[in-house]
Amino acid sequence: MAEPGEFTRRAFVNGRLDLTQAEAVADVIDSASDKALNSAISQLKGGLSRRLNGLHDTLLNVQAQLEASIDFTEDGLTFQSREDTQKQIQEVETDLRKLVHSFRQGRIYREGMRVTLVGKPNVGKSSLLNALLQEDRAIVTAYAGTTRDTLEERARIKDIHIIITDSAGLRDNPEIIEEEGIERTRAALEKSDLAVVVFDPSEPLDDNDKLLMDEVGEKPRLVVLNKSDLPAAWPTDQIKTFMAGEQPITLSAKTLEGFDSLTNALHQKAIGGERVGESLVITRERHRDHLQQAANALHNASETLLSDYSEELIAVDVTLAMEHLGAVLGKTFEEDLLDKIFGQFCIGK
Ligand SMILES: Nc1nc2c(ncn2[C@@H]2O[C@H](COP(=O)(O)OP(=O)(O)OP(=O)(O)O)[C@@H](O)[C@H]2O)c(=O)[nH]1
Ligand SMILES: [Mg+2]
Repeated sequence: MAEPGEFTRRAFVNGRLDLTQAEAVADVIDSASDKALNSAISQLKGGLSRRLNGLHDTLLNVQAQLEASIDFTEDGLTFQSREDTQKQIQEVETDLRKLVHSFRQGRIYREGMRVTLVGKPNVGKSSLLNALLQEDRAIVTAYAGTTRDTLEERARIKDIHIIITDSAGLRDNPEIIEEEGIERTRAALEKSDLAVVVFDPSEPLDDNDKLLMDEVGEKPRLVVLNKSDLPAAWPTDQIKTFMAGEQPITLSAKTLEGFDSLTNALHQKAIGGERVGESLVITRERHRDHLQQAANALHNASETLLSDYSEELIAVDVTLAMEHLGAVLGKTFEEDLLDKIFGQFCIGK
């Protein structure tokens, strides 16, 4: 009987695929959306490998230069200047940081975007969840404090999956059960990629709306003004003093007027604008961690170059960076890691 991922593992061990390509086989099988599938296929075809191998080669060159100047320093030979070496190292570091940065996008393609609906009690968060799911999933009542626990559901907007959490309304002086709910809201917010911050313009703004802004902090957000079917109790552009630079989306969870603007905005946030959508993204935490460490090592190498330390010291960091790139590509690996990666495959494959 074949083990999980056995055939892909053999292909890797025999050098037919590198590790990023082997991982992409699993990603193609698991892909839950077109975006995820496309990025997995591009990785399988060697998109990420080529990019990383290119960077690895540049570092190998740098390393050769450094070694040469260590060995032949007495012979009056001239090598690449420290400035040029530093420039090369910095370019690789910049490229790596871009890849590290793309992980947010890659994870959204692979796993979906985590969205938390937040707002003070009764603004219509649960109604919005139901509208997004197109079913009456969450309990909706006119009583403020209806939702006590967080509720997580999956929905799909075009080619993107979103994982939506409805949460307990945030307010000062809640009842005890509600307080526990608010803690969970905070935890959900912390984990999410995006906060959908909901206001109800048909009721006066109060301290709880302000409190909300502190809770959301620096999190990426969409601002929603719900209940547009009711007369507004305050001028809605006042919201801009709360949230600098945000263009609020006005809609009604009841009549669904303006609702398309919300789904479009969610989709835009998920694909991160077309520009990011087109380029190479990394989708695994394993890759992110190694690339981050490689970039950090190169950062140290640049710093060392700026001061007058010897080439040997710089070479140590450049080697470390190459090792991390090699680990992503599977140039060096441990059996445990392979067990972990291939264990996630289905039987055979
Ligand atoms: N007129 C109108 N009423 C709405 C709209 N959205 C929600 N409501 C009503 O507002 C009340 C509260 O809605 P919920 O969705 O339960 O609000 P919530 O934010 O989840 O409230 P909590 O769970 O208590 O925090 C209910 O009576 C809804 O029917 C809307 O767009 N228009
Ligand atoms: Mg609710």
